[in-house]
Amino acid sequence: MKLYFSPGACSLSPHIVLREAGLSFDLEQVDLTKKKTKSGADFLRINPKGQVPVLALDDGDILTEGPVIVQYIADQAPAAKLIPPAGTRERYHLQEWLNFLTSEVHKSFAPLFKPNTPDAYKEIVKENLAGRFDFLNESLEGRSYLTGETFTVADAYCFTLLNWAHFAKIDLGRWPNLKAYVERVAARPKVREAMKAEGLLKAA
Ligand SMILES: N[C@@H](CCC(=O)N[C@@H](CS)C(=O)NCC(=O)O)C(=O)O
Repeated sequence: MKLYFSPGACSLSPHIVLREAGLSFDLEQVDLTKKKTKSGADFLRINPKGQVPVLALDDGDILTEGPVIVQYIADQAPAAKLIPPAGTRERYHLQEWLNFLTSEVHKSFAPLFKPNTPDAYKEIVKENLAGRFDFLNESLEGRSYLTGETFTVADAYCFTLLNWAHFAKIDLGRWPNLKAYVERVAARPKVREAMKAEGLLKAA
């Protein structure tokens, strides 16, 4: 398998899941502005949507869309228990989280990183995100991870998105459970490995 990624982007989520699952994989960085991969390939021929993450499978198939990719990876390593088995009620609840994160949090961040977004609109976006963070903060009351005491693919995704708060100048200190959650996930050895591999943490 090969994961196409851009440092710190939403592709960090499947990158974390690959490491937590203990699977072997290759990484290839993508320049999202030039749509070129590190080895010089035209990224638009790999994913015509021009977006990371992309998981290239060994049989030549290509999977896109982060919430789908993390489910595929976790299903390849059931012993790692990163996702409840398909068909169970718990799996649907996990998918509820993935869908919430992708539609209500991930895409809400996007205008904050675009240079042409008017400042007044950025403030509205931040207010909307604050409402989502209130919900996440309440959901994490008395639990270590989104679904309880077990780290799942939803946490890999949620952590990746919350990591952007810093770059969007949003202080997570306003949401104590969220702040503690980010620190908890960041301390996981496989998460640290992924972040180091993407150049987001200095090597120890
Ligand atoms: N719907 C896609 C969105 C992926 C996405 O937004 N990727 C961003 C990085 S976080 C990207 O590649 N942006 C470059 C672009 O859209 O040109 C998913 O959930 O995987």
